Amino acid sequence: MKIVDAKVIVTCPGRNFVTLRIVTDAGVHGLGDGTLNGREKAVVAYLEDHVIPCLIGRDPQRIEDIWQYLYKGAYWRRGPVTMTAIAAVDTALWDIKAKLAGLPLYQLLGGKSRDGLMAYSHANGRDVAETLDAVEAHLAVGYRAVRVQSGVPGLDKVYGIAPGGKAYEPAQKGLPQETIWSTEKYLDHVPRLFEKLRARVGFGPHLLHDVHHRLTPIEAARLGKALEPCRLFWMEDPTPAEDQEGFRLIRNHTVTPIAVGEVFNSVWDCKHLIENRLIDYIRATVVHAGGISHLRKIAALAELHQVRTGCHGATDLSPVCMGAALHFGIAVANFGIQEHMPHTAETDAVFPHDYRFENGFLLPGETPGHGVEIDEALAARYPYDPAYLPTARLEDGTVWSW
Ligand code: EZ4
Ligand code: CO
Repeated sequence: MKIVDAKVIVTCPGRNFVTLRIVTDAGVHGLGDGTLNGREKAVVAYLEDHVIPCLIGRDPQRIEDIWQYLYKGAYWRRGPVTMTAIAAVDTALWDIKAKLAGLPLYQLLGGKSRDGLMAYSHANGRDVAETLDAVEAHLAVGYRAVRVQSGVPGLDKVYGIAPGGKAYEPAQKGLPQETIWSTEKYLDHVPRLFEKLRARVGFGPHLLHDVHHRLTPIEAARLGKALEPCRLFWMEDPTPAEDQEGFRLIRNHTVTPIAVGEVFNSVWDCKHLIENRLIDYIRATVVHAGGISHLRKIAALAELHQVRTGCHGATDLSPVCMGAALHFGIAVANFGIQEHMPHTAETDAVFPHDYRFENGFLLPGETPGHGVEIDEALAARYPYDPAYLPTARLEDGTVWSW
């Protein structure tokens, strides 16, 4: 069997997505997500100029061999662009293998380890009152776990909050926006928010929070300690993870569980944190961490250390990634939770899929493959529209982590 064609499809049904379609001479094709938010065109060029010419003529059934060839054969290893491109190929090849077998992908990964994937949604509000209402609305539609972000008094634009109560979307059209950050204002606000939240909703629902890389280790330790009475499911990205030993300091001070890794792209990013038991959940997902093949290795290392998965699932991960992540998550032994930020109706129409949300759980479908397709004619009606994540500065003008 041979790969006879491969094509990159870029579409913007509300936000930009990059999709790789691999076609075989067996009449079967596969899809992989290659979206890297704000750096989409770098992955497109990597795939079109450097990867696709090497794929034509190869046997699509040799998934691991092609993965190793693309990783080791480039000489320049790792990095978000490379690993996203490899992930697109790998996901498409798993889709093809499952279609050839006539099985939903999870069957090839060992079958179901659970009945469904507990999902967490995003509840946001410009102030405490609006945030409390948003959390209740999410619980009312069945979520058992909710990530809570709120506007901070004195700060104009805050991560996770949409202006005017609209659905939150991290990337904005045009060049990157600048936002102002104050650690002091944030640290004053968040513990009070969660106290009020627990008083309103009790301790039944799981509550999560994303610090989004803003704190130093000692500040994160203080936040984790302050939040202990509110028993969070996790505190995400408390400090930039390049400083991996910084997590030991946080760990020494608090039992608030820690989730890290949505920006990680290989097992080497995860190794120290996992082996030293500095985190509880690993957030790497299919599209940015080398596809199904590599994510399985990350999860296997995590399993040895009782670290569970918490795959990234924001809107910049296309339905193709979500479909693949759900097949992975239902099969893997150490699944923890799955992020769920529903796509727009336009995106769902461009990417017909058979996964679904029911009673707080996400469920992959039974269609052979990962169960997500692309309507190319519809996709062509939404051309690429540059959009970027914002940037952050402290109140004195110093560049900070967004
Ligand atoms: O900012 O996906 O936990 N979710 C997040 C996301 C990220 C975006 C970056 O592209 O942190 O909202
Ligand atoms: Co995050």
